[in-house]
Amino acid sequence: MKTTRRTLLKTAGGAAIFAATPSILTSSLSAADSKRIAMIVKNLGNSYFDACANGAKQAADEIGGIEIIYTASAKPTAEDQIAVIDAQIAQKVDGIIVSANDADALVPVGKKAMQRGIKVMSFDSAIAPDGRIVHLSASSTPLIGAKQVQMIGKTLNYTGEVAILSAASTMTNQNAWIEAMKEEWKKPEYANMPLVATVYGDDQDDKSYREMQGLIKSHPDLKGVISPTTIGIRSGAKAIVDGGLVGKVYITGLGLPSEMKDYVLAGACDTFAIWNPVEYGYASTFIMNDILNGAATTEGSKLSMGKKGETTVGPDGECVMGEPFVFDKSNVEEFAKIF
Ligand code: RAM
Repeated sequence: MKTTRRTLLKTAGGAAIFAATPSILTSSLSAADSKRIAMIVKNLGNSYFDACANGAKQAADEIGGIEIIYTASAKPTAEDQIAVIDAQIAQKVDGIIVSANDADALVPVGKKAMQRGIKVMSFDSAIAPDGRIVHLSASSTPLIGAKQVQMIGKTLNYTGEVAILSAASTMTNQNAWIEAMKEEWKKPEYANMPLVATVYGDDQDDKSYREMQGLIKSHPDLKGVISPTTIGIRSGAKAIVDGGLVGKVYITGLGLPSEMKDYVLAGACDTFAIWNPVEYGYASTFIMNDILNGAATTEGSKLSMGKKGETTVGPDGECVMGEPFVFDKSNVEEFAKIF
């Protein structure tokens, strides 16, 4: 799953706009007849989601007649996110694309939006099927989970205690990836690499940092940490560097090259993975556009992801975008310039 810079640039297409990360983005068309799509993410201040929003803006420009409203609450909680969704329902937007802080808690507000004629889909972190039309996963859940266990296995030569530093305990995507990790962990090659703890940093830097310090303190033989969140992995890597633990404890997981570069070069992280978040927001917006135009969303239907091709709707409205990329010290600096 390694990629070359050329491949990623070809498919990324969002390098030029990536630099801009405003919290609210609208296309140049703001006429009353343009369609308004609210992209509501877990919380504000996360560069991963800023990159997704830039991709959404790129898709809106390409399609034309679409306005993107990029918004979220300050904290990644279901309660705060429901209030943000309610506000967009009141604004009578045409479509809502959500990364859910809680799969089930968001079902009633998703249903409410749909009863009012608003099309609802999730991306990144799913709303349960009753509360949305489709969900776009970045990649196959088993693949994302297995990859992270494989990466730390290789780094540790399959020996030593490993813990998981996740986001919030309610978040659909991290919980699904952790389940997939546990499946991979059953394989014999991990017999000497036990999972000793799972902790939650709530996608907040300070809490993630403290949880990482807590893991190190309560597990003196800890050798590795998997953090399936861009906030967790960067905070955990910082705790390794700050604690003088480079070479003793390694972190892997899902990170942004721009945020992980220094930690990879410092030796706190050997490899990590992620998909292109710019492309993810781009593909999600194309799918929403198809839905707004009346495309079928039953199992087996095809939905456009723009230049990224098509995705096929699976059971429960699940769609998949592509494959994650792996980064290490050989390519992290190149990609840090992009996302
Ligand atoms: C964080 C968020 C997001 C997740 C990435 C990998 O930015 O938790 O939902 O997909 O990490």
